[in-house]
Amino acid sequence: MCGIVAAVAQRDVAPLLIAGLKALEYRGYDSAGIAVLDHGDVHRVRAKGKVREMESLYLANPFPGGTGIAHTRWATHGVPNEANAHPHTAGNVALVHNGIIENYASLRAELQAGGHVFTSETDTEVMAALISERVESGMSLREAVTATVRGLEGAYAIAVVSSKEPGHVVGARHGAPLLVGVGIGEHFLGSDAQALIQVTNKIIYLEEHDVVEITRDHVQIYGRDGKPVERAVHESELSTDAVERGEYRHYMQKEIFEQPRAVADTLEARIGPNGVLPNIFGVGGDELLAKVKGLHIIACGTSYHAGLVAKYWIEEYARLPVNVEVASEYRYREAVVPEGTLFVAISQSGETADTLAAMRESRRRGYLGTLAICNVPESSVVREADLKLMTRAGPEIGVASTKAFTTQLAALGLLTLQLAHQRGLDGERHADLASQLQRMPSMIEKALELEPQIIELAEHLIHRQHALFLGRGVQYPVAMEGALKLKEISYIHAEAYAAGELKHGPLALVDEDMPVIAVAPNGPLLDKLKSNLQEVRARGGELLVFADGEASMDGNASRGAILRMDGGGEFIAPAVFTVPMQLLAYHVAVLRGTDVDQPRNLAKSVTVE
Ligand code: HGA
Repeated sequence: MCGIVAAVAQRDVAPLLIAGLKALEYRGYDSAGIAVLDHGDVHRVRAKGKVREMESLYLANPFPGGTGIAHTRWATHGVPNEANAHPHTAGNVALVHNGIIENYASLRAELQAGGHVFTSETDTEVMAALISERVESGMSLREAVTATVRGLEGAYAIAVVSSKEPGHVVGARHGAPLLVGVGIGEHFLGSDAQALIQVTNKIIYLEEHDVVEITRDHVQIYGRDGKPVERAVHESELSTDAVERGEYRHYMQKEIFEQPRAVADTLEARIGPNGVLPNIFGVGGDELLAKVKGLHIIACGTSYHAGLVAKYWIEEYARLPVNVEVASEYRYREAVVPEGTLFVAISQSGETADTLAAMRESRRRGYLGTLAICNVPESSVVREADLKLMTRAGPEIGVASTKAFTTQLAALGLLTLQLAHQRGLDGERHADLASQLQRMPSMIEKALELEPQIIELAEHLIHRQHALFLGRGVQYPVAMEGALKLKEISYIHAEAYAAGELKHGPLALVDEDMPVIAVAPNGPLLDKLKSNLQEVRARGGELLVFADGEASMDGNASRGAILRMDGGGEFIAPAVFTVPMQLLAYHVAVLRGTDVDQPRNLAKSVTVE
C-alpha cells in the first residue's frame, strides 16, 4: 500500500527519500514521486512504475534541498499515471497522502466553484488546495493542516511542505499509520519503521488524530485537542539485514524457508512440558480466557484462512463456538454477540484498515475483551487490543503472505491449547497436542525438503488457466490458502472447495484441462476424500495429491502425481501441509515469469478500506 517518507536535514534529502521509498517497495505500489524544497522553490519528480524509474528521472536532473516528502502510490482514486502520482502541489504546498478522503467530491466541487483548477483525479489533491489557501490567508503550515484535517472524512496519513516554510514538514494521521524518525540534527516521517531504518532506529509512533511538525532540531506533536503532547521514543529492533534477500531469488522464497525459525520463535518461551506458560497473552490474560464462552475471529485474506483453521481446532479441542468472518463484512453488519464472546483480530501488519475498523466497531458491541494476533508490536491493532500474542515472523516483504500465516497458526495453536486446557481437555490428549505444537518447526523444515519434487509438479500447472484445490475438515482452509497463493502470484484462476461439495457443482468444471490439487493427510476424513478424488479421476481430471507418508491412495493419481510427506500429526498438519502449497504457487509463478514479490494490483499492509 502507499508509502510515505519525509525528511528535514542539513544534507540533501532526495537520496534519503529515494532510499526510504525503496525500503517501502515491498508494500506494492504503481507510481512514485518526491518533492524537495530548495530556497523557496519546490522541485518535484514523479513517474508511473517503479521507484527506479522515478529515480532515473531525478538522477538525470538532480536537485539540492534539505526538506522533502516522498511517496509510493497504490491507486484508489484515478488511474496509475504521472498526473495522479503524489506529491500533489497547489500554490505554495506539496503533499503526500496514504488513505481515502471520503468527502473529497464535495470539497472538490466547492474549490472548483471558487476557481481552483485540479490537475489530477485523486481525492488527495483537495487537501493540498485547502492547505495552500489557508497558508495564503496567513496561517502557519501547521495551523493550516490542523484546520484542514478537521474537515476531512475518511482516512489519512499525510506529510506536507510549504515553500513559505522551508525547514518544516507537517504530518497528520487518522486511520492510516505514520511515525516519526528521530535523528541527530535531522528528523523524518515514515509510514513504517522499515522506511527509516537506514537513517535511524529511534521511532515515535503517532496516535490517531495527532498532528506533528518536524524541523531539523525539533519534533512537536499535537493531540486531538490541538494541545502539545509527549509521545515516547522507541528503539526499533529492525535491522537492515532482516530485509536482505541473501542467496534467495525472491523474498517470498526466503520467507518460505524462514518458517521453521519463525514458528520456533513464535513458540519460544510460551510453551513447556505442561502446556502453555502463564499469561503469554498479557497480564490477566489467563483469567480473561477462562471466562470465554465463544469467539469471533475477524481477519482478511491469508489471516482469515488462519482464523478458519483455528475454528476447527477450538471447536474440537476446547468445545467453544467460534465464528470467523472477513473484516470488511463484519464491520458493516449487526453481528449478534452472545455474552462472554472474545473478539480476536488477526493481522500481519496490525494496520489492515478493515481489521482495525472492525476491532474499533467491536468496542460498542459488548465483547468480553479483544485479543490481537499480530506481527508488528507497535501497530494500531496491538496497541488497541486488551490481550495480544505477537507472532515473531520478522519483517515479511513478499506481498503474498507465507511465514505470517504459519506463525499465526502457531499462535492460534497456543490459544487453542490454553482454552482447551482450561476447559478440562483430557491430560493425555493435551500432552499430545502440546508435543505436536513443539514439533511444528521441525515438521515444516522437513516439508521444505520437498522443493525439488514440487518444482517438477509446478510444470503441470504453468500453461493452465484454472485449478481446483480440495480439502476436507481443517484442511479445507489450507486448500483455500493454496488457491489464494496461486491466484496472487501466478495469476492462474484457482478455487478451493470442501471436497464433499465437489459433486454439488464444481465437478462440472472437471475435464483433462482442469488440474485438481488435493490436501490429503491421514485422518478420519481421508477415506471420504479419496472417494471425492475418484470422482475427479473418473472425469479425466489431473490430480496432484499431497498425502501423508504411508496412507494408501489407491492409485488415485493415474493422471498427475502423489507427493508423500509427513504432516506431523492431526493437530499441526494444516501448518505443515501449507508449505507445499506455498512452494507450488511460488514455483509456478517463477516458471510463468511473474513479479513474484510484488504481484500486479496487490499491496501489502492494506491500509485503505
Ligand atoms: N487515495 C489516494 C491514496 C491511495 C492510497 O493510500 N493507497 O494506499 C490516491 O488514490 O492517490
